[in-house]
Amino acid sequence: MAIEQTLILIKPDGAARRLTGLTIDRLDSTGLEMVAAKMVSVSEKLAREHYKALSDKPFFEGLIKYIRGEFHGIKDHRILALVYRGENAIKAVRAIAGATNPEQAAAGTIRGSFGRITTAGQFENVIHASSDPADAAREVALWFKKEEILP
Ligand code: IDP
Ligand code: MG
Repeated sequence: MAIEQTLILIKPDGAARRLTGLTIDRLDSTGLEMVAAKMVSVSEKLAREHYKALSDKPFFEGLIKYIRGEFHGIKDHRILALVYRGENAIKAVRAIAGATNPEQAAAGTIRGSFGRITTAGQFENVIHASSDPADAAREVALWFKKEEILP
């Protein structure tokens, strides 16, 4: 089994609904190790870079507003970014996160328990988790400097 790193973001709905502690508890329950953590003020540039693969989607502009806290009154755009490391970390975190669409996410997953779709059609799904090794490597490097991650 491969030792992987994966990027997690507690999205603005998660922070606004005080789900940060619960999310970290679920992440710790996987047995994976937290190796980096920081609050980041998400610039327009960082948001667009993070989600660049989705730039042609109809929900893209809403997604940029969402991740920058504009629907949740987070004026300084702060978000908690984490890196977890361990065996099959990417899949393990995706499993506790649940499916992208919170209405399709399994009961008991973070998204299945706490996610919602707004009347405007925005998915509010509490956390971001890297989806595969290439995305994880790109995202960890985008959000963290090397020296911010424990060796
Ligand atoms: P993921 O977060 O499960 O990896 P992606 O397809 O990478 O899902 O999409 C990134 C984010 O974009 C989702 O977590 C969600 O916030 C938003 N999103 C994805 N699909 C839709 C959609 O059909 N409508 C509204 N928002 C969406
Ligand atoms: Mg994704």
